[in-house]
Amino acid sequence: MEYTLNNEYLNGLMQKTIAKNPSEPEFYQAVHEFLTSVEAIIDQHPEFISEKILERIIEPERVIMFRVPWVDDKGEIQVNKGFRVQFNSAIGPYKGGIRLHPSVNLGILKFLGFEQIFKNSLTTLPMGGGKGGSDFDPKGKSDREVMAFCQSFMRELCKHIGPDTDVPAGDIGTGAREIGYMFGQYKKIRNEFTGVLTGKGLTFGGSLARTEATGYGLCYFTSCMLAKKGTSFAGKTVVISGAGNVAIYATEKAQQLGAKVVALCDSTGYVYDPDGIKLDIVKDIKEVKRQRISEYAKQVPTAKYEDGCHGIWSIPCDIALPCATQNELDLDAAKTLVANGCKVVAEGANMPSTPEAIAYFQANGVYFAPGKASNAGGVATSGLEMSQNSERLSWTFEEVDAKLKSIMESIFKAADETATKIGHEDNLVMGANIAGLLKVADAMLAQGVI
Ligand code: NDP
Ligand code: 2IT
Repeated sequence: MEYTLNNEYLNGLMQKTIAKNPSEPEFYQAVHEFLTSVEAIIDQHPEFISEKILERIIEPERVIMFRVPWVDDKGEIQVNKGFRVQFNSAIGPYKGGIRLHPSVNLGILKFLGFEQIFKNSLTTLPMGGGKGGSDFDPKGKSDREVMAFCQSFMRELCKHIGPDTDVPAGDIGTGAREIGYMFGQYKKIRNEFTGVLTGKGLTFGGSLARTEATGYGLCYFTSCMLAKKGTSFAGKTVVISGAGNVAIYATEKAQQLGAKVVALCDSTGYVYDPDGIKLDIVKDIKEVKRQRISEYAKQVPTAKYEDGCHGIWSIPCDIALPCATQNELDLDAAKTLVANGCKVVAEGANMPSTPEAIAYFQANGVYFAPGKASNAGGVATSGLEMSQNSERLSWTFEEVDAKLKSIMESIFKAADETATKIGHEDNLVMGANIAGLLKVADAMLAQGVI
């Protein structure tokens, strides 16, 4: 991929970013998409250039990298890498998830932390951008091993986070179990019971509806897109990739809104159930037993299992919701989806569509939403968890869900109206990037050169 831009200043900035941050292709991809959007407004904002707003926004405020040693069940010492990228605190404490996956490296966490700045800005809540993680793989580990890892990870991380400094949460490989172990260790070391992590268990400060929030929020956002085109989820066929937290609750809400979800996948393969996915079976396989999605086809006679996750995009659908991982939906997949009549794609994962796939969607009449807008419901509800922790109250499921829905509608409105204002109607990539940026840039300008 060539990361060039037409604007000379922005192109220079892009090339400098590549030269100064070697071997971080996912970070270049996220920065390039962002700068391409900024091209539309840069002439109206000379202060962004004179005050070096873009140079500053591309450079993380702080990157923490550390050793995570732990002892496995055989008594052997294991060593993992730990990271926290504290990207931008202009509008609030750093906020973003912790990814535990063997593929994790600094470049991936920088792309995630960078996108989180604009996503968090869009939520309307006061949260800066950050992301962390480790190359630890929770798959196949016992609960005791996961606990040993999480405690060691937090032994170092606890020096750098706090309820008013940096508030981590879940992401790939980090769910309620991991957050519980990390919270326990933070509390033990700091002797403080505070809302330092979100996605906590309901008995110790977690918010109702946080588990459901990213998937539900994705469907609330997609409903706004569908409404703009005079339609809704009712009667639509939906393909959702992934079978984790985001995919499961996107399936639940899409089904509640009257759609038929016909496929899910994990990293080994996908299941196609033309009768509609039976979600209670998926939850038992994935949330309770932590098994592979192939189990589904063994239990449900109408379902077929195929090895490999890419094939999921060959299933005909009206709406596709990629909810697994970055760059899972490439140009070939985009062509197949369009040929099969898919009209709406909204990202539940972070950056799941390649730039070529997005360009193809936009050129072929597919209404496309980028993750930083459409998956912001998770972090928005984390923000609501922080508010509840601060006031030492807990809100009902209905209250949190209603706030989540209203936030997703605000995000859609901001991205949609911004796109129209800059003369790119329905380009939600540009709308989200620019609406997210303007608020952060305003705060940075007000706070001076820091
Ligand atoms: P989970 O760990 O719960 O689930 C991840 C799912 O994606 C699993 O089915 C997993 O399959 C699959 N997956 C992960 N990595 C790969 C890969 N390299 N190739 C193919 N499939 C893969 O994570 P979440 O559901 O929480 O996260 C999914 C996406 O949503 C991520 O991009 C995350 O950043 C994003 N997101 C999450 C939010 C949250 O609140 N949790 C909020 C906003 C965005 P397998 O089990 O085989 O690994
Ligand atoms: O990518 C994301 O927005 C998340 N993983 C959720 C972050 C959060 O702080 O809830």
